[in-house]
Amino acid sequence: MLQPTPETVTAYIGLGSNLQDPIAQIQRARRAIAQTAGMAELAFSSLYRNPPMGPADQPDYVNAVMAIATTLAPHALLGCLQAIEQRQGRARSGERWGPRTLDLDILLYGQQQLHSADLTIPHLGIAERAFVLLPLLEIAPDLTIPGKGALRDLAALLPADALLRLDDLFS
Ligand code: 5RY
Ligand code: CA
Ligand code: CA
Ligand code: CA
Repeated sequence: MLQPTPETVTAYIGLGSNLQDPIAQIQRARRAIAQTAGMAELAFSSLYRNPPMGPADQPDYVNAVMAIATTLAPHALLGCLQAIEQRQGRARSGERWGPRTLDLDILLYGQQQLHSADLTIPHLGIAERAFVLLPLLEIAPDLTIPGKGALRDLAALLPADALLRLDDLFS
C-alpha cells in the first residue's frame, strides 16, 4: 500500500535560556529546529528578557516562541527537541527548575490534548506564564488553548510590565 500523505500539524515551541549567552542559544536552537527533518518554521516571536519564575537564585531568562509545521508525532517531536537541548550543552544537574543553556517545550500541538508520563500538551503552566503567553500573542493572536480558553483572555490577566521585549531595548 502507498504511504498516506503525512499529516502536517502546527505546533508551538517555547524556547528559554539563562546560561552561556542566552540570545545566541535561542538563535542557534531556532536554526537547529528549522534544519531538522519533519519541522519547518512558520513564525518566530521577538526575544524577551525576564526574571526567573520559580527559584529566584539564577540569571534572568531570554524566552521566545516559535510556530512550526511538523509531520512528527508528539513523542517524536519531543525526542528531537531533547536532542537539540543536549547538543547545546543542557546538563541534568538534578536541581529542579535550575538554570539551563536551553529549554525547548512543546506548548501546543494542533488542538490536541495529551497526557503521558513524560509529556503533557498543552504544556503545564502555559496559562499563567507571561514568558509564554505574550510571545504567543505576538505570533498567533487568535489562538485558543485547549482546556484553557482564548489566548487573548489569558494574556489580559497578566501584569502589564511582565516582560522586556529585547527589540524595544535596542530601538
Ligand atoms: C512559577 C515555576 C517553575 C514558573 C514557575 C517554572 C523559565 C516556571 C522560568 C523560563 C522564566 C523556569 C519552570 N510560578 N522563568 N522558570 N523563563 N523556566 N522567566 O523559561 F516556569 S522553571
Ligand atoms: Ca526542516
Ligand atoms: Ca520550560
Ligand atoms: Ca522543558
